Amino acid sequence: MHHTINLLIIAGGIAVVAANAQAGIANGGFELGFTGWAYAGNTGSSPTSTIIARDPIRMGQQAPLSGQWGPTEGDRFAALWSTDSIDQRGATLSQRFAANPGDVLEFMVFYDYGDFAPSADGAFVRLETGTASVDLARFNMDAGSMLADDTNVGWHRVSHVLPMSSTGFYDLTFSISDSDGTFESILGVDDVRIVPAPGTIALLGLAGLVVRRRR
Ligand SMILES: [Ca+2]
Ligand SMILES: [Ca+2]
Ligand SMILES: [Ca+2]
Repeated sequence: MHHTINLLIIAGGIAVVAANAQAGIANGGFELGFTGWAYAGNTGSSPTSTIIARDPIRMGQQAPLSGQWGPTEGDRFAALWSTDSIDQRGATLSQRFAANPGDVLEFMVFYDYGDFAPSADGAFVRLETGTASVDLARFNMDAGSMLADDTNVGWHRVSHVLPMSSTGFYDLTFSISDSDGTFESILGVDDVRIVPAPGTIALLGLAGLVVRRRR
């Protein structure tokens, strides 16, 4: 009798996984440009395979160039510019996706601060769940995230275990804004993905064991 009850519960777990089988991030590597994403502002010149790092030109001196940025996955990545030398002061990139609580959101990000104090161009990565909002990365947004002039924070992976969402969906937003409308900074993004929770994989394996035991 106990075995029957266990199997029913596990079967329910499988149904949840199956319902979300086609969920997750669409075009998270930006190989299809911005297909699947909502975007605004200075994203017109991106994604591109390489972008020259931005460093400020100061009175009487020029900071050394820091080379180029390239993708971490595939041939393209998303680049959000704070001005791109045109008359807009920021850019946003966002996507709503479905996933299971406990799944892990992962992405690669860099921040190329191309200005200097007190013009602190700011950027952040934000996850919203209907009732709550958490920033997964912050650059020049407050005292705790303030960068030195011209700083380049290189590509690094961010991982975040998804909490419950009151809407059943998650809203992920990448955003950059310019402090004074000149000397652009760049927020780079690549390889955005959802990794199924380890518990989900274990559950599938357990279900297989139970089926075998019943035979
Ligand atoms: Ca890519
Ligand atoms: Ca820089
Ligand atoms: Ca600026």
